[in-house]
Amino acid sequence: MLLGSVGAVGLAVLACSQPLCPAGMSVVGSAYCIDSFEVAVVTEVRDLAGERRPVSTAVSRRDAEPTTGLSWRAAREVCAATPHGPGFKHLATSAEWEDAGDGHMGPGGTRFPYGDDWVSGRCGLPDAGAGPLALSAPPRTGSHAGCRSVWKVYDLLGGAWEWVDPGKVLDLGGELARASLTLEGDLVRDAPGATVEAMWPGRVEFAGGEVRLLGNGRDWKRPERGWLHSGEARLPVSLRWSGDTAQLVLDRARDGEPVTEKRGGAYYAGAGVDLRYAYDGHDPDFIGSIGFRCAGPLLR
Ligand SMILES: [Ca+2]
Repeated sequence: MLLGSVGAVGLAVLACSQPLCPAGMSVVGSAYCIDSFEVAVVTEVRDLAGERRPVSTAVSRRDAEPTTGLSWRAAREVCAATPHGPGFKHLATSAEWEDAGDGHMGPGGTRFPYGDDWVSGRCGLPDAGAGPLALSAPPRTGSHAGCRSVWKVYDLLGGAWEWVDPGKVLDLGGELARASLTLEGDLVRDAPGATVEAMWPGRVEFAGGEVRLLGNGRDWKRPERGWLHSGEARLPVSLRWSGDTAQLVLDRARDGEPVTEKRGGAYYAGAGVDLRYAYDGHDPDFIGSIGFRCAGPLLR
C-alpha cells in the first residue's frame, strides 16, 4: 500500500515534468508545440476597445475542413493573432514543419511522416504518375489516420499544401551580383542560358531578351510576374505583354520581400512529394489553395 502511494507520487512528479502544449497542438522533440492538424480559421465578432470587429484565429482540430485561399502574409497574421499560453502563435518555420514530420530534431529523419518507404493511400496525396485524387476539396483533418508522424502531427503530406516561413528575405543586390545579365534601365536585354519561371498562370520561355508564351494561346493567360533564373541567381521580374511576346522588367520593388515556401503537396498535386520538398516560387501575396499550421513555445 505504502509502495503504491510512493509510486503514485512518483507518477505525478513525472507527469508534471512532461512538456505540455495546448489542446490541438503536439509536442515536438520536447522543444516546441505545433498544430497537430492543418488550420481551420474561425472568425468571430468581438468587442475591441469599444468597437465590434471581426477577429480571426487559427484552430487546430480533428475532422475539420482545412482553410485554404489565404496568402502567406494573411496566414502569418492569423497565427500571430492566435493566443498561445502567455503569448501568441507564429506561422510554422520550415525547420519546425520538417522536424514535426520526420521524427528527428535537426537535419535527418524519415522521408515521409510514417517512414522512408512510400505507402500508397497512407496520406491524402496522389501516387507518382497518378492523376489527382477524386476529391473536390482537401480531405477533413486527421481523416487519414496513418498519415501521422511520431509526434502525432497529421496530414503533413497531402490534404492541403501548407505555407511555412523559411525566415528569408529577397536580396536583390546579392541576386544581381550572381546573375550574368545585361540591363537597360530595368529591361533585361540578355541573360545567357537564363530561363523564366512564370508558372501562374501560364508557361513562357526566354530567348534573346524577349519572353514567348508557350501553348496554343487560347487557354493560356499571360502571367504578369515571375522569376528569371540565371546561373545561381533568381530575380523577380514583371512581364510586359504585346501579343504573345513580352519584355522582361526587373522588379526592384520586391527587394527585401519575405521569401515564402509551401510544403507537403496536396490532394490534387504533388505526386512523389516528400517532407524535404519545398516550393519557394510564390510571392507573399499569392492566393491559391494553400493551407497552413502554426507553432509556439511549450507551455512548460
Ligand atoms: Ca497538408
